[in-house]
Amino acid sequence: MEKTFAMIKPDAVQRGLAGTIIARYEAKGLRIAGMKLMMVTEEMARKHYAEHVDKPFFPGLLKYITSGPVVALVLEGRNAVAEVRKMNGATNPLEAACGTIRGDFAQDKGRNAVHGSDSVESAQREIAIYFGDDEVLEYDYLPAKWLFE
Ligand code: IDP
Ligand code: MG
Repeated sequence: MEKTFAMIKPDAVQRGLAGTIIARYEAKGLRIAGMKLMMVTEEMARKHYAEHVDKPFFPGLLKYITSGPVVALVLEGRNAVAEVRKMNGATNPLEAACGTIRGDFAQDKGRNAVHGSDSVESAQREIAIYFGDDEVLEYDYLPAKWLFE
């Protein structure tokens, strides 16, 4: 089944929202295939956000994402990439719909609580930055038969 990479960013961890956000992904029926609390190094951040390194906001993004622990997640499910993007909401929390994580829990583009991969290719690339092969687990996920026809 499709895998995506998600991250609970330092602002959300510091604000005690990690459990609440993980609960949303779980309640949707996404299987947690990998999860860890970790610091993002500058090297990881530069790889992850390679497409943004020349943008004016990059120095601020680098400082933010390396400023405290994050929860890195590999989530698996049907259309997991698109589902997580939809659940996360628009990049700018001001434009994110109510009911989305950014719409409900954030106020500033530079403190937008969560990350989700934007394609299956990005997901594979990002998972490889944050997880070793032995940290992404396959196991029998019992709800599957109740989630999918
Ligand atoms: P995404 O996270 O919704 O895919 P991107 O445009 O790929 O959004 O930007 C990556 C991250 O960079 C955003 O989630 C946000 O943390 C940060 N970012 C993007 N644009 C801005 C900005 O204009 N000011 C501050 N931070 C920004
Ligand atoms: Mg992006």
